[in-house]
Formats: sequence, C-alpha cells, structure tokens
Amino acid sequence: KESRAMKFQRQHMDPDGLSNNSNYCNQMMRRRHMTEGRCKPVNTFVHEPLVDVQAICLQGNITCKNGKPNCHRSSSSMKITDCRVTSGSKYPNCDYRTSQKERHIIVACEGNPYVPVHFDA
Ligand code: PAX
Repeated sequence: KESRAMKFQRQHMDPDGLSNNSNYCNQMMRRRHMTEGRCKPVNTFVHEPLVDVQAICLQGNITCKNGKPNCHRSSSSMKITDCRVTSGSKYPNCDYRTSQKERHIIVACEGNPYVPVHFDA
C-alpha cells in the first residue's frame, strides 16, 4: 500500500519539472492519478530537490489550517506550480489552470522518519 509519505511525493514533488507550459497541470494531474473518481480541485507541485522539501520538517512547528500543530514553513521560497480546476471543467475531462510561483510553503509532517505528508499552503 502507498504510504502517506509516498503519496505526498506522488502528488506534490516534481523536482525536475518545468511548468512553462499551459498544459503542465492537465498532464501532471492526470499522470499522477489525481483525476480518477473526481478532479482534485487544487494541487501544488514543488520544483525543488526532495531533500530540501523534507528538510522543511526540521523547521519550527506552526499550527496547520486544521488546528493541528505538525506544520512547518520553508525558510526559503521555493519554485512551485499551482494547479486549479477551471470553472468549466467537467469530470472526467479535468481542466486545470497552471500558475508558476515562488513562495514559502507550509507542509505537515508525520512519522519516523519525520517527513512531509500533507501540503497545507
Ligand atoms: P491530504 O489528504 O490533505 O493530506 P494533500 O495535502 O495532497 O492531501 P490520509 O491518510 O491520506 O487521509 N495529515 C494532515 N492533513 C492535514 N493537516 C495536518 N496537520 C495533517 N497531518 C497529517 C494527506 C495526508 O496527510 C494527513 C492527512 O490526514 C492525510 O492522510 O487541502 C486539500 C488538498 O489540496 C491540497 C492539499 C490537500 O491535499 P485543504 O483544503 O484540506 O487544505 N492543496 C491545497 C495544495 O496542494 N495546494 C494548495 O495551495 C492548497 C490550498
């Protein structure tokens, strides 16, 4: 079975990805199996080395959106791509808007080793 840590990598990690292509999200959301059963409404891909994203878990704890204390904010800004389903998108034809950004990101971490399992913001 896919662990939470592996699911985070499938859904959020694309270290070598270049999203300078308006079809990036349409392709990646499908390739990473987030358009099965429904179109996942919002999803962020991170274009930084896995070790750098895992290291966010070593930053001080902050409160997550759901009130849990296991969130951590990256000390540096990271290259990311936000994928957001378009208003006209109708399952099974999931249509996404692709936006490249550089932001500090917040992830929730769990387990031993203590690694990212959820993308908070
Ligand atoms: P998830 O299902 O929310 O969390 P995601 O991050 O890819 O998946 P399982 O066993 O899979 O149910 N977990 C936590 N979740 C939330 N908060 C804390 N503190 C926490 N600690 C552990 C994956 C697993 O992490 C567990 C949780 O129980 C899950 O375990 O976001 C909805 C989705 O959209 C993404 C992030 C979420 O997907 P929302 O609205 O609930 O915050 N997303 C959202 C994104 O990728 N980019 C964005 O900018 C936003 C806003």
